[in-house]
Amino acid sequence: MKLYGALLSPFVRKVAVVLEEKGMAWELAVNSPGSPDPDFQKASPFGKIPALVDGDFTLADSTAIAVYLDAKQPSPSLLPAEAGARGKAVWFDEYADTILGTSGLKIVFNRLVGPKLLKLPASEEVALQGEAELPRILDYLESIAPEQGWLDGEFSLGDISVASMLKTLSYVGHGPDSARYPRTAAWYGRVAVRPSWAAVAEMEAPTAERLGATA
Ligand SMILES: N[C@@H](CCC(=O)N[C@@H](CS)C(=O)NCC(=O)O)C(=O)O
Repeated sequence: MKLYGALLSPFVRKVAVVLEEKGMAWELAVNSPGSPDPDFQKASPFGKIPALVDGDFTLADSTAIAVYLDAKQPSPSLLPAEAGARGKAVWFDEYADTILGTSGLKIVFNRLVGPKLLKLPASEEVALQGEAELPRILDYLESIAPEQGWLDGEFSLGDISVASMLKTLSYVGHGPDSARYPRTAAWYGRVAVRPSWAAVAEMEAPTAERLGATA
């Protein structure tokens, strides 16, 4: 299986960790958004990363890919069977991608990806706006982070998605702060010691170092 993208992206890392959790064979095709590579364009009609190629099958969008992989290889399941737990897993995935991500990526794009990686103009005003939005969003996570175990009972896609977004935010100084958000930081620590997470972190480390980004 080929995963197009770059592991600094929270969405690409999410899929990489899912693949590792499931023990599936995969390779990373390092690729930026909008790449002219025709195979990538076919897999990602709007040029976003990640995209997956599995034989003749192609799919874009991290959540769509995670759902596909969970159906293709049901064990270990990352989408719980019980109705409430499954709903919560999707909620946390959505929270990560469109609530935490919408605000947090304003900082990431304007202080890291834009200026350092893509050499694009950046807006400090937008980064500051993202920073102003984060406390309310992170306060929510702290209010529901469990003292033990996982966000929705069993380890799920929700844990992977939220932790992945936090890891990308840690590159711009907004990772889990154990002084202000102790429950979040402890939960994140439990995700980070999983072999799947550690394997992907090791693959990602050289790029992060090259950019001077530390998690
Ligand atoms: N909902 C998509 C979001 C993917 C996404 O926005 N990826 C970013 C990189 S982190 C991207 O490709 N941005 C380029 C663009 O929006 O054109 C997913 O979950 O995969």
